[in-house]
Amino acid sequence: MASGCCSPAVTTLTVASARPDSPIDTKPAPATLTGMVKIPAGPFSMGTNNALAYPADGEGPKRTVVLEEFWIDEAAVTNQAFSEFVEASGYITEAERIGWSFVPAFLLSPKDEQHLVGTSADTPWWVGVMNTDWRHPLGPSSSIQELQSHPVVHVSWEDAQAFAQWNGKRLPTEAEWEKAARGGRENSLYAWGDELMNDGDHACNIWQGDFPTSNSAEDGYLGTAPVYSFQPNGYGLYNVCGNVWEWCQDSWNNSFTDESKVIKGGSFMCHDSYCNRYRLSARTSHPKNGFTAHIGFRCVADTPRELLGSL
Ligand SMILES: [Ca+2]
Ligand SMILES: [Ca+2]
Repeated sequence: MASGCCSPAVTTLTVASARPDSPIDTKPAPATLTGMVKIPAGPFSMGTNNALAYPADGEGPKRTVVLEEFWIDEAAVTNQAFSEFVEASGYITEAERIGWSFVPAFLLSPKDEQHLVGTSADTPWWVGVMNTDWRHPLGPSSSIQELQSHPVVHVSWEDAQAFAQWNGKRLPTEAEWEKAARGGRENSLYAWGDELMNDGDHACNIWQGDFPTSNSAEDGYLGTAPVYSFQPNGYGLYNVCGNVWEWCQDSWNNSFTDESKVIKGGSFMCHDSYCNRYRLSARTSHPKNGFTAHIGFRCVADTPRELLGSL
């Protein structure tokens, strides 16, 4: 993993699985373009030469990338959408099979402290908690009952792949994600411009206050926000910056054998003082079988002979 990120180091804790493997034989469902927007074919300027970039992450140099037309979800996949997938397919996520996941320590209910597995050595603001998964995102006593419109979390890259495949879609490449996230703003730091505040208003869900000791939640959210919060970008995408990191198709090292995948966009755990990765060009990696409380995803579809009937 890239150094200095706000994600937990998932390799520092291991708990043997006591559960059977999930059935992963997904079946195709009719795809739909509802909730998706079309990104036009053509070149765009990817990456940055800005001094705020992290050189070790490979954000630069700024370069021209040419893409075909594609469609992308306006917003990250919600708990409601993931519930429908699970109900129809019987899919069991990797976190459910392994039996624990990471929760931001400041969001853990005191009643769940008895279920602690341990703390991430490099990022102690994350704690491992038994029976934490997408249905119980903040520990076993939590639920998604009030979070139906929030992004699904504690999903691995493989889980995201399964959801996408089931829906006749796929994960975006990093280039597709960044082109869509820019919304036509090829030289901007953020989806709305170069200033973190947008005309004096918070424009995304990150961390305000002192990281990692106090989160003032001036943007309105301590944890995740509903996926349609804040203003959309120029292409109509919501929360590309902040809220949850989003899985991309690409391997971190451009290798088919690389077990780490690119994630983009930053999350509610990002703070300027520690992880200024809620910028459009920012990138980091996460093990493809890893999952946490602040990584979700959105899907793309190629233009779509098979989808035209739904337009
Ligand atoms: Ca926040
Ligand atoms: Ca995001």
